[in-house]
Amino acid sequence: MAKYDESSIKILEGLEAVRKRPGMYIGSTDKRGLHHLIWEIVDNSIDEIINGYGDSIKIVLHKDGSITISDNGRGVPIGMHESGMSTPEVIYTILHAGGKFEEGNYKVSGGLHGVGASVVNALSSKMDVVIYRDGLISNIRFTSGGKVESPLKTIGKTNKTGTTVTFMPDYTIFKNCNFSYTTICERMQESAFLIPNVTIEVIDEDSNKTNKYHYEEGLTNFIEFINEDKTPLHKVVNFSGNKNGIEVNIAFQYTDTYNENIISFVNNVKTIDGGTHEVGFKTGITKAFNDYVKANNLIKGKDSTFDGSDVREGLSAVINLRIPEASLQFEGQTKGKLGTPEARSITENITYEKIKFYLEENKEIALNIVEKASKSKVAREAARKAREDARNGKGKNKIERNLSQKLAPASGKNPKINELFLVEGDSAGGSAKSGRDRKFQAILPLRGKVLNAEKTSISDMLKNEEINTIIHTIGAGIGSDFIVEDSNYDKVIIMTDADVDGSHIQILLITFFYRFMRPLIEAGKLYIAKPPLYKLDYGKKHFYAYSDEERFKIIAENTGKPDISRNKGLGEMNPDELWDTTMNPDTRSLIRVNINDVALAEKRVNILMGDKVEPRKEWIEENIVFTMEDSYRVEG
Ligand code: 1YM
Repeated sequence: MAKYDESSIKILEGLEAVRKRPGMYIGSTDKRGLHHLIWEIVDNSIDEIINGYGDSIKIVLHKDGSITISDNGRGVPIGMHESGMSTPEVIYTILHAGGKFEEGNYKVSGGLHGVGASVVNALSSKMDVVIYRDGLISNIRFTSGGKVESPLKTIGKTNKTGTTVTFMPDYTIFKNCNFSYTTICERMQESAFLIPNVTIEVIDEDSNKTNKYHYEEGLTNFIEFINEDKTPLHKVVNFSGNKNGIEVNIAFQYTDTYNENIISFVNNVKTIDGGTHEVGFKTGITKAFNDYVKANNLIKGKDSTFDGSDVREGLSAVINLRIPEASLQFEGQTKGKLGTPEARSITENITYEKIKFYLEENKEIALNIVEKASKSKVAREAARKAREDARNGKGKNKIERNLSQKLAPASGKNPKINELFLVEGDSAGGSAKSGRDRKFQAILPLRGKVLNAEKTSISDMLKNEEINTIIHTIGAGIGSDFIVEDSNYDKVIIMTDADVDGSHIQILLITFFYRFMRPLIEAGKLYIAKPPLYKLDYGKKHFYAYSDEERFKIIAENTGKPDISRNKGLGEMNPDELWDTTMNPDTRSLIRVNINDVALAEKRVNILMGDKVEPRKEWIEENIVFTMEDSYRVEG
């Protein structure tokens, strides 16, 4: 008995450690961390299903902020554990108590995942587990971060099997967060693509929304979804193969766009930073095309080989590997990169063989793609030449004459601190020029609408004056030649009015940077300026509010009745005001543009900027909240 007490103290200490430093276990205690709790529980269901037990998962968001996740697998084992506790008690209270996964089984354990259900329990104010197994319904309940409220007991009989977990996140830890139906749906849809024939249902009891995902053709359906708003050049190609217990499944399709979109997974966990499997795929596909071109004598001249980037223009691909736990290796700070060395050669060989065969069998499609790659090669070489010319001073005069008319450069030349403001229109440009700190802030006013990069090829983009000016001002190239280290600026800041037109220009510029200077975004150097929405005057004292919430707060904190003016356009602000509110690094607030999720960012940019009107309308209605001030906020 004494021993049991001792170990139960240890358990509580373990769970207490999680509550003290949640970030160490789930990354953060913001929205992302909150959702991590769901993925942790759902991953147990997914493991069960990919190992062959069960075929459905259901997630219910309750009105009170709790959530229920259930599956129809075998049910968590209910026997006694050697420690004297029931197996469910062990699973939900002991850190890292994974299953006894048999050798050869695949386990979802990439990246930050796999910290275990006990971590979810530690960070929940309530947890309720119902198990359907061995003809019995069993229940165990926890409270206050993992204390047993009611030990495992039989509560009924059943002929079904499965596990149902309900938990209430501890909202004293996850402050000001709530579950996002959209985020959960997006993630579950992705899982449904990766596990053909599984059914995943998501229900939001508050809004009465529900979604059900079920795909019979896995990655083929995934690519169809990704390319839904684009024009494909052929039917989706889906191939697989395996070696040494590593299973490779890949689907791809070319479209008439100019960008590449490759997403990869290992054991159903996304590898955000790629890794050996992606490298293998890229090498394999490049080799297959180059060999095909050579064998059929399609390109003449001495440099007749394609670069990888030529072959990937317009390519969407999804790569999914299943690797036995013993060979799994992840790298990088976020563990989002596959390190397993043999995954590279295995993926490369399978890709090469399958694509080579496909090209030989589908001559017309092959020639189409080769032609597209050739155009990319020509454009790439032209862009490189233009870049070299710019470096060597050729054509520099014209561009510089142009630039000198527009750009107000910073007087200092330090690229580590300099900032470039892209400003909508000449009048705002004027205020910004007078208001700035010229030592390190440069102003580039843009006239008229920016070209839509989603609908324009790189060579046409290069012909546009506005775009050219941006490229030359930043000075780090474009497309595959873009070198972020060469940027003349540490921050590129988009500064537009807080209205619909301003939002449109923002989206066009973000699209441009996303397509042609993505490393700038990845390096965290692209920002959106946040001009204030209101000015509140209390006699001599005045305040600026950047949101309605802030406006109310200021009113609550001050006495008297303020004179409130709704903000004018940037051009109507006086230079001092613009400096104080929007440009001064000590007082301004900037929004950093980040790519959380490349696949979704792709799809969003596509929906927002592509040809088809209907999906755009739908998406805007569902996801962009036009607030009172007409500024927009992208959810999720
Ligand atoms: C809603 C969450 O956790 N399902 C689930 C979990 C397990 C099993 C089945 C399972 C696994 C195994 C054998 C095994 C887990 N079992 C364990 C442990 N859904 C959910 N469904 N029998 C049942 O892996 O061998 C951990 S998770 F540790 F008991 F094996």
